[in-house]
Amino acid sequence: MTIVARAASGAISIIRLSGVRALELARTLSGGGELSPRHAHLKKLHSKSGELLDEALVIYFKAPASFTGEDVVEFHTHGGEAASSAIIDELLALGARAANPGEFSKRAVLNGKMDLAKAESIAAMIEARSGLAAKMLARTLCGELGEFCSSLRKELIYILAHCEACIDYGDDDLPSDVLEGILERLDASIARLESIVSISEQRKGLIDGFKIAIIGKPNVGKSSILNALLAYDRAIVSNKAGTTRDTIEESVNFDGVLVRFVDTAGIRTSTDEIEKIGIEYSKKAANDADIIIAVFDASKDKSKEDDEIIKLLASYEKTKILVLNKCDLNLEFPTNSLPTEPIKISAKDDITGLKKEIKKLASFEQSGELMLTSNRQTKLVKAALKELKEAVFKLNESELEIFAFHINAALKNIAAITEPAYNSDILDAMFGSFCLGK
Ligand SMILES: Nc1nc2c(ncn2[C@@H]2O[C@H](COP(=O)(O)OP(=O)(O)OP(=O)(O)O)[C@@H](O)[C@H]2O)c(=O)[nH]1
Ligand SMILES: [Mg+2]
Repeated sequence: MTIVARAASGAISIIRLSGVRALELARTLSGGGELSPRHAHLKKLHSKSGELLDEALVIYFKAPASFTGEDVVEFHTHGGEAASSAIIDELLALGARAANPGEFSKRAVLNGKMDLAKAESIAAMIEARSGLAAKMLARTLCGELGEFCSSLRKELIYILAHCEACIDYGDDDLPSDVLEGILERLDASIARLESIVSISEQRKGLIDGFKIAIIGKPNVGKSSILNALLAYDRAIVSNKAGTTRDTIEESVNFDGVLVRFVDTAGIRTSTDEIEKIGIEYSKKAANDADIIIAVFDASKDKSKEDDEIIKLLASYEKTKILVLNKCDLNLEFPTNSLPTEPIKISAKDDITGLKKEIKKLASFEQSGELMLTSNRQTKLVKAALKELKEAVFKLNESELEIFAFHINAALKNIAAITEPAYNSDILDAMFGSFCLGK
């Protein structure tokens, strides 16, 4: 079936047509002249009834040298949804079908034009909200993840082949260093996969934006810190404890990375109903955050409320930054009573130390390591890791057949990262989240 959708709309709209009838429909619409592949033809487009619809650049990509691997025609029309809608309507009347979201990419994957990981990067690229995220995705788009998966598969197949040989030889004839060699190679693969998973989880925020919650007891300067981080007065600041009642969220582009800061109501035992709700929101914000900034007041001795914050912090297994604020005043707070060394700042004068730490912890600097860009990929890598660890266990027990079974299972998981599972439900669910025309 030949499908059609608008792929872009602005000063110029791009309409994409893909399928066996693409060339025929395009020629009908553009008056029947020749359309040589990969040439831009300036054509007048007419409706069946002879009405002039638009003048457009028409480019024909002959199968299989096209985005989808099928015959594709692109119409670059004069902008505006209305104008391009008339052309799409005409193509529909001629027998094309409106494409579903992601259907072009799905066809590209099914026709072997790109692997699944690449298709996912395309979807994420559209959503990417920072320059650094786009750079990371471009690496997957260029096939880096696909290359890694295929080298890992080669490695696992090599290990399997050696294992089969060992099974055939039987225990007695085994060269003693063969199993050790396998183990060493397997350990290296496991270490690499673990590093990819941990870096991907740490840097997940690069794609969706990092969420950083600022928590602490009332009046320690949380809202002042938010304002200093945003470089404008977003939240109300006052010396009255309990000023912030509701969570305040604001996004900033922090050195090319999207960061969402959440200022929260000071946490304390309160009888005030509204404040109590606010405090619940504060705890929820901390729970939802990728990173927690816990603030303490340098100019005051440690209180019970600070102890509560320290206790609360210990219950979260996530990246935490301890901050001692108001360091422009006399130091009264016993810093050695905190679980880790705090960063000393003054929201009034200087928060450089905090900014530096945020950049460091969020791994803003590009590292050479690959990054997984979807939950689907992460799930598959984790499943493969589980199988590989199971395999090591079995190898140590010299259960070679079960070892081979786990290596095979790991291989299947790794393959599924880039190869479409021929299960249309999974594919539809995945590509359904794409936007039209992709
Ligand atoms: N000297 C000094 N005062 C500060 C600093 N940071 C904040 N303050 C003052 O501390 C008081 C409380 O600041 P806020 O930012 O409202 O504190 P908060 O933690 O948001 O308070 P709640 O919203 O009530 O939980 C205000 O009077 C600020 O001007 C600082 O670094 N130095
Ligand atoms: Mg506040």
